[in-house]
Amino acid sequence: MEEHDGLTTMEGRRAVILARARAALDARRASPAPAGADVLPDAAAHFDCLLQAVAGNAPSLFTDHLAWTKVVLARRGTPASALELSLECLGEALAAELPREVATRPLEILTLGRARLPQLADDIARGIAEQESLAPLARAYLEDLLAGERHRAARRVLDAAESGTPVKDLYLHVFERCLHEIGALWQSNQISVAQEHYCTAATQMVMSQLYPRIFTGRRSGLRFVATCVGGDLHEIGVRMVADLLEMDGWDTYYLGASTPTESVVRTVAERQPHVLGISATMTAHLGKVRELIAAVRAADVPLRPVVLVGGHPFQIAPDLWRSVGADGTAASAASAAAVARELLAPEAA
Ligand code: B12
Repeated sequence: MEEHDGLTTMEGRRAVILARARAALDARRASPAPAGADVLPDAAAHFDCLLQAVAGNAPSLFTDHLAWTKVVLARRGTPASALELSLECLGEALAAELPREVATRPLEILTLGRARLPQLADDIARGIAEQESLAPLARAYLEDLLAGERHRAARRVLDAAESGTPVKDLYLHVFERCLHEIGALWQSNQISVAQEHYCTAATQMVMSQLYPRIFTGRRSGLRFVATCVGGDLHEIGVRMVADLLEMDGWDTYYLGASTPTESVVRTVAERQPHVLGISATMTAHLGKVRELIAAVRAADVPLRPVVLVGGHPFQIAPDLWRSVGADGTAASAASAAAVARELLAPEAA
């Protein structure tokens, strides 16, 4: 059977596989699921990441999901044995509901992940180390935000910009670093969703205040459209990419979070970007990345854009960009402009 057909079958059987896995789990669980467990990663999350690990031939995507899940559960009092049981039930449901030749690869990746489970940590490292660039400013900024002092946090960053700290460094070493730290604090159950929302909104506000320093300088004539795929709400990473390209002289058109495929295709036809930047933070959204790239490639547009992808899954599986049909990736906004220019004119870069 063709690999593509296998994936379609796996995706099409999602509902029955999950129903079977959940029923098996309910029957075997020693005690009922605790209150609030319905927001924690479950069979659906495991299935969606497994599907993408199969589609991208990237088992590391599934192991990464398990590493993250183990911490989330452990820090909320759920033992690793519950995760192990949930994976066992999912494996049985996959074996029962899929034709054998389709089940083989997901079961291999699932087995690999289960074997790694005991070695995966219960917690993640936190804290901004002294030797990191701009560590004192990043720590103070984070402390201000966690204390609910967004004006003080903003003042610190604007003062630093005033004293000559480049916007690029503020983006990468203060905002990005602090947002990753905020994610780690949420993951390990040390801050609430509300605190995370506050810190994120405040950071977007401070970024906007830096815009007079971004929209200046000579233009290169190069155009860049930046978007998150449908369903993905993490918009700051690709906004940073767009802003740093803007500072590099590009004319950027930033669409923000969760943009539907057909809307991005229309934008590409209208704005004729040299490069289209697509962001996905959640592994489960990689199917949308494939769908969007295929739609852009198939569209009748006057200028075919180079497609650059980025976000967490592309860092975990460095070759994944090929399998989604992109032209390249950059691990960070720091390198995105150079990679984009190189893809446009390899000899000139
Ligand atoms: C803020 C935030 C949110 C906000 C986003 C709001 C917004 N307006 O953007 C909200 C509350 C909506 C949110 C929701 C969720 N989130 Co969230 N979120 C975060 C957080 C704390 C910060 C994200 C961010 O802005 N990072 C800063 C940017 C600058 O970094 P970056 O995204 O890595 O981007 C850089 C590179 O990846 C790269 N890059 C990114 N895109 C692109 C594109 C191109 C073309 C290129 C070249 C490069 C590139 O360049 C960027 C700049 O250098 C992260 C923590 C983290 N580690 O990032 C969690 C995090 C991403 N979220 C997480 C989760 C689990 C969720 C939810 C599932 C929670 C839930 N139960 O509802 C939902 C899913 C929502 C969805 N459907 O997308 C997890 C993901 C875990 C995982 N590995 O699967 C994280 C890692 C938190 C954690 N540690 O547990 N989240």
